[in-house]
Amino acid sequence: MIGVFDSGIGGLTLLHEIIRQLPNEQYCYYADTENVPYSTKSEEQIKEFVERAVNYFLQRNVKAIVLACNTATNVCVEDLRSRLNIPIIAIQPAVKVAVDNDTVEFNSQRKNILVCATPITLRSARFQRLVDSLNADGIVERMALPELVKLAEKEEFGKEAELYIEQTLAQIDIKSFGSIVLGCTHFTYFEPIFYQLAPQLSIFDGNEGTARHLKNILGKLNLLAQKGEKPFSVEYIESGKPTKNLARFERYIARIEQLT
Ligand code: DGN
Repeated sequence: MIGVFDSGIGGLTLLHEIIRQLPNEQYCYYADTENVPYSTKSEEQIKEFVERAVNYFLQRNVKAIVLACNTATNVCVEDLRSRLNIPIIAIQPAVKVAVDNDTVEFNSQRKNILVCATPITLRSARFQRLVDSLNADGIVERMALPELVKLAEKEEFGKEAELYIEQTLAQIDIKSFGSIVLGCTHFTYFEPIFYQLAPQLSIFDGNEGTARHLKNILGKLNLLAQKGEKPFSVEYIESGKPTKNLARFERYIARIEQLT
């Protein structure tokens, strides 16, 4: 079994891509519904919440844990990797994909990259290290959109979200940008709105790359389920207990399927 963690329903966007790439695995998806959104919590609190989820996964004997939450990655991943002896795969904003895209699409002429994420992700040392490693400090513009997490949790994907994103994009000179990186798994649900408001930009999230990375790591460790063994299954857990609201998860999955 593979454990997939997010503060809420954002990580379902990554889970969906993982299932596409690894259709024979058993999954346990842990949403920390009691504590979402994490943007209003301290780093100490987030560490505690993630620790609870990790302990739950360890009791379930998972073979790998996926942090499908950029915020949790930035706060916890190094500590978890230093203590646990199973693979910890963590999503992070797809800035490298956007930088590589500049090379192809704009003939190496560097266009600005708008990174939308939670405030914790954008001010984290880990994110700064990522930007520095790509020599991209001069072209990365950070934009925190914490309201999108709350709107996604409320299944509000309409006018309110559109207005919020529109007002935020109005603060920048969009013509100087080549791409938008959605650096929070909750934001993928709003991809159609970003496209509608900025149709000339490429939009990236970290889901495809993270799923590929998980597949590579499990392959190297000989931990991949064999083809034809069993079709995939997903158990949905909310803050340590089986969900009582499976229909809600199914509605999100249906929405993700419309995106792709
Ligand atoms: N899905 C989380 C992320 O990718 O950062 C959102 C965290 C939150 O609860 N604010």
